Amino acid sequence: MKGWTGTFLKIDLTNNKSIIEQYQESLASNFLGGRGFAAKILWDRLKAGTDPLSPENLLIFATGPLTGIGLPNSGKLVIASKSPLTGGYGDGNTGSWAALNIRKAGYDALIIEGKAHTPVIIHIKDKTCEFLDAKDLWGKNSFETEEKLRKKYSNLAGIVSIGQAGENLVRFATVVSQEGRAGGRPGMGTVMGSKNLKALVVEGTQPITLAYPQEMKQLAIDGYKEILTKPNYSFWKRQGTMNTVDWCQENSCLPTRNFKEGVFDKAEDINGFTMEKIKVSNRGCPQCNMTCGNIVKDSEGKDSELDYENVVMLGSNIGLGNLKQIATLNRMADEYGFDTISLGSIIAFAMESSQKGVISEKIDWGDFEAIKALITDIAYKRGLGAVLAEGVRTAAKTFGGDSNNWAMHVKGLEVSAYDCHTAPGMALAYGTSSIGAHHKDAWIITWEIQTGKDSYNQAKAEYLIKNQLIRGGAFEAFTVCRFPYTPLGLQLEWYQKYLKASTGQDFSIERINQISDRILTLIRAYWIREYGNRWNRDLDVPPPRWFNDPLTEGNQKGSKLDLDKYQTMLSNYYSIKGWDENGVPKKSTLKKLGLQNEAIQLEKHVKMKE
Ligand code: PTT
Ligand code: SF4
Repeated sequence: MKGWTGTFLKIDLTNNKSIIEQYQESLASNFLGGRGFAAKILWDRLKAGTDPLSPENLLIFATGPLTGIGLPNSGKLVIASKSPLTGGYGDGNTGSWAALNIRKAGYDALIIEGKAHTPVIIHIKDKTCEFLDAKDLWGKNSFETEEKLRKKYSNLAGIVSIGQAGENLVRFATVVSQEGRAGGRPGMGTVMGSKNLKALVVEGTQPITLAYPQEMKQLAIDGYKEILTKPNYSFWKRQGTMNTVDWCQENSCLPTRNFKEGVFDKAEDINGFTMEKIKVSNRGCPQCNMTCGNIVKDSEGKDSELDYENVVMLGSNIGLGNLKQIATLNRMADEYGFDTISLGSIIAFAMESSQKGVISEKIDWGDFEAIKALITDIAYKRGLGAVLAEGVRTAAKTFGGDSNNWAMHVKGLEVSAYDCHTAPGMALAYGTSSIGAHHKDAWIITWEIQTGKDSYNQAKAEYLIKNQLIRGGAFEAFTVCRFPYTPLGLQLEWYQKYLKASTGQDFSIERINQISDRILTLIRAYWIREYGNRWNRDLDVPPPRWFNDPLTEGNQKGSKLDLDKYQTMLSNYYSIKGWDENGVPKKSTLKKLGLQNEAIQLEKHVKMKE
């Protein structure tokens, strides 16, 4: 096989063993890599109904045929597992030297199972895999952990670790790398903690066999140059994703005070231009020439890496309009190893619950000191923090009353940073995303606002599906960063050329789309298998707030979504996908995608249409 190593490393933490596995070529051609490998491995190897925090759960670090081969933005890694936050498929796509090193050590994926008896570090160097005592690192935050390990191993070693949030099984803990890349929103760090795995260190020294290495070298040089020619390149380097704050404010979709409003009176204080005034440098993933991590000095004079989502969810969404203070909260999140989106959402949920008298604790919007204390309580699961550590869906059940009306999640994953009172298509993107309410699979809000935000028509569902195939399917399977493609505009043809040079195979757009559809449909089947008779179409409906509580501020005052129209759009979406009225793929759809065996298995868990 060219382009893939054809090899997985299976690691058993319970018995301190590792086994090198050769996988079948058909797996690569049908599922490509990254998210495709992860979904298929979880489907095939994880028993239905497995407790995500049990030793049996699998933690997968997966790469694709474009990862780590000198191409622009190819230092990315999919981290996947059955999610302890949602109970369904979970993953994240993070930048890390670990991505390159896994490939150079000779593997396309690491599959970790079992649970170490005491805290450990896994150290992989090419064909060796050792299990090292991590007792002295347990209890340390992710920055301290990486710093200690960095001193011991080479500067180019791939290191990922968890902070206290992962150790203490906070359900939205992430896996952290390079002081600020954090991946696996739906609790991938939690799964790592449940396995007593503090960190993973990977060192690879082998070349990756490519079909056309000379062509690849030239393509990489050309690709980097092409990125530099994109018209918005220099502004991107200045602000990265932070330029989104102003756009969202102008279009009333800036999450504000628990998604109650879409505009924030202090938006200017937290936007990209304010960030530029305190910015000290750029940081990013390996092999990237458009690094988007904005490093600023926080309120304590420490470095913190800001992106749009972090700033908004820990800023306007919790009523805080001081960027340096937001940067401090963001740094705390990276150190403890929380997902900033879920963290901002659960704090906002607690604030609104406090305001409405559903809980007795007093937590005011924007109260910086109270928020800092609450974040620490969540990390150590103390008092109210213990309830919030379970995520917003479970916290709403615990708080009771009508708190579910302001619990902002889909399928248990907290909504990422786009308010959808005025954006039904983006709401559908959240409703149908393959990990719960995250924008990674589709981001159609700018298109939607330009082309007609009020419509719920079939064209919107069609556009969304196309977007999901590229973002949620193709880029997650190539396993490279999608930012050169969108928003910078590096055409898809580049990736087709990269794939040819890597694997020697032709990848037409139709072939890429079919692989993506296969992956996303298998993930859908996975959710249904795990939810069993709890599965129903309401799980694809976004939070009640967007349908019930109209905006009361800004130029879209009075806007809210229409539930009947949303349901019609959802039915259209299902019908284009070949799914039934409950969102269950039909047998014929699975068969068409080569998933006939999966159809037979799925039928044991749910009624299926022909
Ligand atoms: C991603 C999610 C995002 S999406 C952001 S900001 W974004 C938040 N970042 C967090 C953070 O930082 N620290 C923290 N403790 N929690 C955080 N949670 C949030 O996590 C990320 C970039 C970004 S920045 C985006 S959009 C793009 N996402 C990609 C993707 O999903 N696929 C892909 N092929 N390429 C992508 N490129 C971009 O990568 P998750 P990262 Mg993160 C401080 O991982 O789980 O997918 O959640 O991975 O290395 O930080 O890169 O405006
Ligand atoms: Fe990483 Fe940003 Fe570069 Fe993408 S653009 S590879 S997220 S630094």
